[in-house]
Amino acid sequence: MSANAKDYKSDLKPVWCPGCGDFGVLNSLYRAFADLELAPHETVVVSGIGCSSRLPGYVETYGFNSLHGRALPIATGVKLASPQLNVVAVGGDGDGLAIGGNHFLHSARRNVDIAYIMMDNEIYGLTKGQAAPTTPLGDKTKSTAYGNPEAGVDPCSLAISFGATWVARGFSGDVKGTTELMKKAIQHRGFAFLNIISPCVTWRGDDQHKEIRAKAKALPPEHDSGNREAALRFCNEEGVVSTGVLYAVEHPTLVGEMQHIREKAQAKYPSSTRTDMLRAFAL
Ligand SMILES: Cc1ncc(C[n+]2csc(CCOP(=O)(O)OP(=O)(O)O)c2C)c(N)n1
Ligand code: SF4
Ligand SMILES: [Mg+2]
Repeated sequence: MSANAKDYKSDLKPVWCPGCGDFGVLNSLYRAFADLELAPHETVVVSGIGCSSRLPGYVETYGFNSLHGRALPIATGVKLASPQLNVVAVGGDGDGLAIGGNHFLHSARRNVDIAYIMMDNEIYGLTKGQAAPTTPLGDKTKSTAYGNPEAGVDPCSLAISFGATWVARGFSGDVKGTTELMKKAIQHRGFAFLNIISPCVTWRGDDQHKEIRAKAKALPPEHDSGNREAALRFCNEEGVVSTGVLYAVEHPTLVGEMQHIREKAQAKYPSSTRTDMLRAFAL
């Protein structure tokens, strides 16, 4: 099968504000799917709620625009029920780090075989500009008129600490670079987390784009992505937004482990009914 980026475009026209970083993320996703020649009927894009979470509607694959903060448990269910599918979870920084933070932790530590793309604009875009967990300390927003009293978190450091086996950072203004990162994330066996800085021109201003472009810097080629300490250092550099694969290791995945359990249970109860299988899991 030979695929073209436009094959993955749905009939829905994005309603994002002109200049929103999420356009770049969507274009990268079309290209990544095309380059990997993913069959649309074997691909599912799952999101929560937010501007960024509208994305599945714009992609001609299966999609699920679910509940705020719930992209990851739903994506996990889809993958466990149908391991042959390519499952990509997407959403915002608020969706994944505030209301959905708990699911981020457990999806990473379980090493679920999915790619999770976070469109990080350091704000709640859809609900009109409140501070999010990634909003930097001191920044003025609609909910922090005197400056944000809370320190922002770095999603990549969290992902590594939670046990994600593949972690990268991209910038929506670099469609080519982000496409390559998406392809690697989808091909990784286990939980792959890709944080894409994706400016919100409406609530963070035009300057956010310029600022990130000025700070974005590709990781040095000699960076050893198997080195956890080095990865964490690059996550937290002052004044620099390092892009590229920060961390990549191989560990047993949830789908693989569940398959072993299923095989053991089937060996124990060869002519198993559903009840037998449930008993086998409990023994
Ligand atoms: C349970 C629940 N709580 C709150 C909301 C309101 N809400 C919708 S989107 C959103 C935040 C969106 O921010 P983010 O996930 O960063 O996405 P963005 O719009 O910035 O892309 C909130 C608080 C909701 N829809 N459901
Ligand atoms: S409000 Fe911000 S995040 Fe939402 S579509 Fe507009 S620019 Fe994008
Ligand atoms: Mg956001």
